[in-house]
Amino acid sequence: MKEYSPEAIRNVSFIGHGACGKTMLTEALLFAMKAIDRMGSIDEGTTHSDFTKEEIERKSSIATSLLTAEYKDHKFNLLDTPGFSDFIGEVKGALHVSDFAMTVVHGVSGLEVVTEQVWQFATDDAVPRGFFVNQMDKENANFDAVLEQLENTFGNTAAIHYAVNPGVAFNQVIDVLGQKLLTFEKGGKTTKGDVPADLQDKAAELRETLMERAAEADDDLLEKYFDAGELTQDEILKGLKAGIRNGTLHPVLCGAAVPQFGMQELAQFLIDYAPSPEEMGIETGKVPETGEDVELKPDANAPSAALVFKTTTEAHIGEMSYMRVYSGTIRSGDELANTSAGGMEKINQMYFSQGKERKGVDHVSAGDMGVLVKLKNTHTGDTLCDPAHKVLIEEPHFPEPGIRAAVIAGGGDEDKLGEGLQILQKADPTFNVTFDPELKQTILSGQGDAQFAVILSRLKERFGVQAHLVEPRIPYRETIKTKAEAEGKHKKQSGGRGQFGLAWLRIEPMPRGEGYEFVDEIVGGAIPRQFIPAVDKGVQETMTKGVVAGYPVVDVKVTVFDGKYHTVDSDEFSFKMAGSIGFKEAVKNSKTVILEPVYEVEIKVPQENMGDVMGDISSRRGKVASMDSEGKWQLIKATIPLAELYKYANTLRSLTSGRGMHRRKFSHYEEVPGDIQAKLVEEHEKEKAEG
Ligand SMILES: Nc1nc2c(ncn2[C@@H]2O[C@H](COP(=O)(O)OP(=O)(O)OP(=O)(O)O)[C@@H](O)[C@H]2O)c(=O)[nH]1
Ligand SMILES: [Mg+2]
Repeated sequence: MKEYSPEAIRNVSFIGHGACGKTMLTEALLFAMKAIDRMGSIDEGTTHSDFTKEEIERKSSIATSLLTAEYKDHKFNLLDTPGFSDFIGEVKGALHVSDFAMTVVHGVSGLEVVTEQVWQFATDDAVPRGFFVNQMDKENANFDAVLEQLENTFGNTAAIHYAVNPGVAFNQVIDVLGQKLLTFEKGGKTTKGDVPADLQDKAAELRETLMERAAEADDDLLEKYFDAGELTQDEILKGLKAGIRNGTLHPVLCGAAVPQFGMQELAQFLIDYAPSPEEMGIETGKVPETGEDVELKPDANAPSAALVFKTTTEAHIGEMSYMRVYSGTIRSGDELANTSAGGMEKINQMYFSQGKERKGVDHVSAGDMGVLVKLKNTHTGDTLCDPAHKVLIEEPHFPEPGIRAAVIAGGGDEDKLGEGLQILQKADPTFNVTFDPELKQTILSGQGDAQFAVILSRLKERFGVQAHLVEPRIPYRETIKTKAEAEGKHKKQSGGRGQFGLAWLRIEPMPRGEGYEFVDEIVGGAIPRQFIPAVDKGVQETMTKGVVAGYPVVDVKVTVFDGKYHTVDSDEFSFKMAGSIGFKEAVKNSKTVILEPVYEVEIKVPQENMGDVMGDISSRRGKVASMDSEGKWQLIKATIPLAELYKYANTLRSLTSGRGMHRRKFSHYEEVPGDIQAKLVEEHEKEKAEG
């Protein structure tokens, strides 16, 4: 293995809408760079990137793959990301460690929902970015239309290549900078010729745009351009590079991954224009204790620091931690500090990754990426570093889970289910698993149905657990609306010593969220002091079990104000029973209501979908609190009962062609409507009857 200095490394993510061809493009690029000797295909499930069972079945990427190539004295780390919304968290992790984001656009469909979303992620993360318009060989491919769309939506585009004959006969592009016609042949060969007469105006016009945009990237160049009306080839190159590095200029390339047209050119573009770790410069980390800034230089001899941006778990291997080294050199045998989780990690085997395949290495140096295995306690987002120079590198921010479901293990294999989910969760920070002791259900929260389907498939495949999903139970509450009193009497006479306790209780509603209060108003020893806590205990135990529908009773003040006892028969147990019976009776004498959790929901949708989304909110018993427009988006804040939010993310996506997003958090408890209360009480009666 050659040594690559940070100037010679390119860390590039491929991002974009599902099925635009990211996986095929990385495959074709690897093949063009001779990093693989056989070009795989999606249909046959043989690409280096989509190698898991689920990816092969779905013919679509689920996770980011790290692919590696060495080409023309450069080292490439290519990150092929998924384009399906449920797996978009993977894009965030990949962008976080990339120095360039190649946004792949479908040559027929053009801009799609996820294209805009991931572009925004790259912009937010300040990752230099450009476009590759793929599938130029498809019928109805239209480069002009896509280019115009990109310019209108994102601005500052500059065509590097121009597709001459998009469509099934596609084989030619104009190299705008060189003003040459490139003809692609099967087998990856490109021949260079002159631009035909009828395209010379077009070619010149595109070069003019390129020059203008290059000039705008640099003040000196702009001055020169104004004065002379012209830049030299070298100046254009310099301007292009600067504009791309600053994220102000968006180069547009094109080609076709499957017939492998434009791959050498894409590789050369990445060498010439994609910023290297050296050009991206210093990454700022923080001293863990003080929060002071630390400069991480992309220098192989500096103290080492790396970020784990992705974790997978594989049978026979265990956990694999994908890292980018920001500074220094990480060697096998090193003892590194994990400044995020605490503790030390011993580095054993290390690898370069080719999707499923790996190549052992003994070190990974600044700017490069690699895979560590069998770390003890290191997870996605953690920093590993020289223990003498502790630093924390900012971790990627993953999307919050938007949908929930309860997982039920077939055959009652709850232990295996829990273990499997825990392992899968380590590899995917975009879903959570919790056991809810109140609902007695394992709750999965994540990004969408497709993600859940993959989780279920892996549970079966790897852990032998057949599991299915159901709607989670709702943590309803019971409470009272009126003051009431009742006598609670426990009396038992069976042979020897009897049992006797009697307590009079008064219950009163308390404000929402106040919980429970117990007041002792016993005077003159109607109940002996030592038994009063037993009354309280009896009340509380009954409260947790519920009275009318089996849900915990809340927001009640309970006063014990009178009672009776027997010198021989009374004991703690009898008064506990008296408290319990008295409480149940008092609740029956009061007006009871069932409360449901209501969530505060923030919804972001395109303006044009407002009507549908608002209608849907009201059909879910939601109340809109505010609406604000933000460009072409509407932000709606509403409160919606949890019982109406099951699979809301899916509904929102289908109402908005995938654009809508929402966030939720618990707000408060509110009375359920009468019909729902009646239904819940009836269900409870039925359950009780069935035992
Ligand atoms: N004709 C033609 N087909 C292509 C081209 N690129 C990709 N395809 C096909 O388009 C389909 C989707 O390609 P993928 O590479 O899986 O697309 P992707 O962007 O990785 O999709 P996700 O992983 O789902 O986000 C596959 O059937 C590919 O064979 C191309 O340039 N020309
Ligand atoms: Mg893919």
